[in-house]
Amino acid sequence: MTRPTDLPQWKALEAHFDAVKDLHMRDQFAAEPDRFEKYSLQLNDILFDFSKNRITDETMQLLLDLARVCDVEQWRDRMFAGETINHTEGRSVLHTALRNLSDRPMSAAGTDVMPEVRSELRRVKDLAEAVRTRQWRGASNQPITDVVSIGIGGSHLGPLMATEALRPYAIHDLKIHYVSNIDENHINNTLEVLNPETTLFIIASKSFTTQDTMVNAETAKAWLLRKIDNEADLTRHMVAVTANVAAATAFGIAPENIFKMWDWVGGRYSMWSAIGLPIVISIGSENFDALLAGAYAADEHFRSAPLAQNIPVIMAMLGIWYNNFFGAESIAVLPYDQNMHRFPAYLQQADMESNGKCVDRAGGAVNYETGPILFGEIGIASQHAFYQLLHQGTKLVPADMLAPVSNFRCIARHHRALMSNIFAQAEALMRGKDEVEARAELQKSGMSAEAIDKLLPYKVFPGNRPTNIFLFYTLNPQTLGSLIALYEHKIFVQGIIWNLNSFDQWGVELGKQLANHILDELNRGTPVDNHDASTNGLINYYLRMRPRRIG
Ligand code: G6Q
Repeated sequence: MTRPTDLPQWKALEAHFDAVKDLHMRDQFAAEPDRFEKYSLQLNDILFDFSKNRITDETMQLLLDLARVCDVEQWRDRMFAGETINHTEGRSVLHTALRNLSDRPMSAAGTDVMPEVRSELRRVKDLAEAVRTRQWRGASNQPITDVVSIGIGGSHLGPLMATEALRPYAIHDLKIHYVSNIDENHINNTLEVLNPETTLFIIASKSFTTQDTMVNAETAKAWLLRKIDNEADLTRHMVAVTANVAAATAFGIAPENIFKMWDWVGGRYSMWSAIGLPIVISIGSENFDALLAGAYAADEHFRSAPLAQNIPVIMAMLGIWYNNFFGAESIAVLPYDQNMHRFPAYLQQADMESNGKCVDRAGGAVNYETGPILFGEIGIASQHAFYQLLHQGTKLVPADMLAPVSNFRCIARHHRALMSNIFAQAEALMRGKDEVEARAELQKSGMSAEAIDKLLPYKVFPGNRPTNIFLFYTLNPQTLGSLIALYEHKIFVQGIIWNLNSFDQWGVELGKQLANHILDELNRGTPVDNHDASTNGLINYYLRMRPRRIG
């Protein structure tokens, strides 16, 4: 199989990079007044402006040639057709079936999954509505006031991100809490203010073997049993979402309280499944349907838009341009919306777990860069923190900035100031500030010529730092669904270009095995000598220092 770097289209991009790498976007904008119209696209209420990128028409042409020759469209169709494209785990990749609002069947291994998807969604909504309308009662016949979702990674980040993002749509008299960390502080801090009689736990684990989740679930069960005498009554306080029904049953979850997942949904792509139960409880069935509809709209766009107008394809190819030709090692995701504060963390897993790989689909080591380091935070807060490096650091950090044109409870004074920041930052990152501008600014402040000469180098900003801007009307469920799905498909396209399987995660599995092995040793409590000197030293130090009362 030809490596992407050996393709003539890749070589053409290398040659083109040498020709355009010194172009400054400031000059490009001056020469092309229609750059915004030319390099922006719209999907429903989402505007995607990619004009502040270090691209020319030829760059886009060459990047799309690369996408074409790497068979992006064919791979996309194979994914939607349910082919076993996750070849290392022998699985289809069908998270798109979870939001397939059409009548089209979608098959995994020859079986249409849609009937099961719909019936499971119905069950999820029924439970959610029963909790929301106070019909679901705890063991002492009280309604539920608090839902605690116990899960980690893909069984946690999506629901957490979405319930935070959609706070304005949340039901008021119900609180949703999340416990992911095996560190007892997490569950202790959460449970200390809750009442077992009015708490419902969701144990969310596809495998139902993940140590963190299982230990927290046991603690939750013990906490419930302090107040609830009869173990049979736990059915009123514990439900599970899993692909491992046998393990959930063995744990004591009643069969009618087990919601199914399938092996063709990867954890980090699973918030559309029953893993999204906390979201449905929080925002209700109709809003969850809108979230699915938003994702479906993005799926349809990805399936049908020509490559040159296909938002996830463009997002992906711009990422390839910086990652593989400019040598950029990271990307920043910067929402200008407080409720999106977990969006970067969510994307960090989606992207880095999918494309953080160094072996290609043929089992060979790659000789090119793959997935970037994705980081991010709320844009406004980051301006007062790490934007310094974005503006004047030695590294090129392409950034995505996202903002709503309006807010649910919009206060014009706040919102206008917020928007002025995103526009100003993106402009400054693009334009920079040259010596002439910096000098004029200092002269205006009345500084002496000598002082100006000393300070000037520090006041110059190189600019030419790329940003993509996503503006959407308001962060409603539909828009959030679309945004997430656009990113999912971007990640997919990049995986195809890099010839990776984006849907396995052996690195995560390794962590799970290692910890279990060392846990056995900690439980035994006798000194160890079977690791390297450092690991032996640390384990033995811990065993010596561990206070006896913890055990
Ligand atoms: C996601 C990963 C990983 C997984 C967690 C939790 O794609 O596989 O983050 O979701 O390790 O796994 P369980 O859901 O099996 O507990």
